[in-house]
Amino acid sequence: MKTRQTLVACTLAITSLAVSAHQYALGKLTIVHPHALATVAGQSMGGVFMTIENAGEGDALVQVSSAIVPRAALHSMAMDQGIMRMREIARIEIPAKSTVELKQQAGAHIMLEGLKAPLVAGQTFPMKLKFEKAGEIAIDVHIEALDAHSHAE
Ligand SMILES: [Cu+2]
Repeated sequence: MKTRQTLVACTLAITSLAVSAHQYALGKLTIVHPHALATVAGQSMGGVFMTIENAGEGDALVQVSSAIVPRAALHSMAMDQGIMRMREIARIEIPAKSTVELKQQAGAHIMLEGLKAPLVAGQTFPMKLKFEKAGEIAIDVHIEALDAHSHAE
């Protein structure tokens, strides 16, 4: 019985560690909690979001790719005559000593184009990010349920 309790405690500790450790360091950049929203069958586009903390000089996210789609792009979102529109952009600026949020509904995000299968909540997929100065990094993106962030909005 005692052994069993110890095992449960260890499992919990490992789980919480994995969640809090879902971030990546690349030079002075820290990529925090990269995640995508689950998609439904037939949906070919999916958004990827994250927070990028920059403790150093200015940089820029210039290229993104993932093995699960033929193409991934950088998008901005802005109001145009009362309608929120997405537009492809060449780069996302990461100013010196700043925190840039790629988030839903405003600002910039990464768009997966040509999804062959739905993104399923609870799963992960690999992505590569390329920064102009810091270089490339491979990350795992966590897929979250559609309503996971609705309370924060
Ligand atoms: Cu988009």
